[in-house]
Amino acid sequence: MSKRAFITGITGQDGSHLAELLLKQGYEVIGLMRRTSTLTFERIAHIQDQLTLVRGDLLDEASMINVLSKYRPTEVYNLAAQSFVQTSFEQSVLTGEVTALGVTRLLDAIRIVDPTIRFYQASSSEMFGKAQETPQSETTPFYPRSPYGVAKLYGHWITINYRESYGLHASSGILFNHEGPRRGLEFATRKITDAVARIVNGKAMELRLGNLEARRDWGYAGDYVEAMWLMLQQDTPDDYVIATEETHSVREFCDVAFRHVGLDYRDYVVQDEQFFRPAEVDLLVGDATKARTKLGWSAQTKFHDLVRLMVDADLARMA
Ligand code: NAP
Ligand code: F7E
Repeated sequence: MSKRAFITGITGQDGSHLAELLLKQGYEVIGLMRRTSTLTFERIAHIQDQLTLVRGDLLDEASMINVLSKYRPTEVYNLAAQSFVQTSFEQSVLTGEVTALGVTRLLDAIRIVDPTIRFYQASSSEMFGKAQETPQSETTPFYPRSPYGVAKLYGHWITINYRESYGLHASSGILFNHEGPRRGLEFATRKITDAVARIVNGKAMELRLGNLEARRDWGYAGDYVEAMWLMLQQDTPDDYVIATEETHSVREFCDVAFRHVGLDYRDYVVQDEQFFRPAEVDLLVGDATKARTKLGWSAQTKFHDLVRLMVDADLARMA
């Protein structure tokens, strides 16, 4: 029997990489798209003819019940979310509705339609927030620092709760930041590499950023979607930290990105209060030992290569 996967958030960064991976594995891929006034196909345009795209929304449980009933997937990957931390401070209730309660709606839809469906939840290192230990592993206590982090923590625990209460094959990937050329332009890494390309091309003179001292464990999205898939191939559902195990500051990211094109970031980067957050996550770095030993997964793309590949992609895009 051919494997059939349903991906929420297929138009997002991770959704597009995961769809590519599953198509290569021979899956039939169904993707959930919400109704928007303009199409958001940019990241999946190159594979669109191989996908089945269906309308629905994490805010609307009936739409998910209908899609699951019609297509009967064997695996569901819940990647949809209001995923931008800064916006979660401005739209905290919406973030809770989508990023937290959206998970329960989808889990309930699975229970109603077919409890044998395997489920992946996109949990986040933002749940560690004000990190209680370093590095962070599956056993590190959570301390979220934004409405987004709080919403993700709810999604994480409801996934565990439904696994324990109803025996669902539900796994949660606690993924640290992962980036790439398809990253949204508002996130720090892509904002930097896009600005580098614009400056090189004479389209910008400066780059305005917030906190340059924040440290993150940045990996490549293409590597991370493999871990999602591996989690659903295990006999037993579980939770895994997915990370490179390296940490670097936003300042270091700027330094490497500008140096890659022969420039000094200090000549272009301006700090701007509007990009600081009401509460910051200062330092994240993951311990991915469990993923390495149980899934056989490890990050292939490390920090310097990631920065360079993102700068090169933005330069090529603007050429
Ligand atoms: P992304 O690029 O922001 O994509 C988010 C996706 O969710 C988009 O397809 C978006 O659709 C969709 N979406 C938003 N609200 C929705 C709703 N109400 N109903 C249905 N779909 C909705 O995010 P990403 O970077 O790919 O991340 C994927 C998932 O992993 C997210 O849950 C994110 O929170 C989580 N995560 C990401 C990282 C990371 O570093 N990238 C790390 C840990 C966890 P539109 O195209 O219509 O906006
Ligand atoms: O910020 C600092 C900012 O928005 C990274 C999401 O995918 O990863 C992502 O969340 C750091 C923060 O990502 C600017 O204060 C400085 O400390 O790129 P970001 P994030 O908040 O880490 C996690 C794992 C997720 O789950 C999320 O969905 O960079 N920073 N100056 C800035 N950040 C932005 N966006 N813009 C600036 O100008």
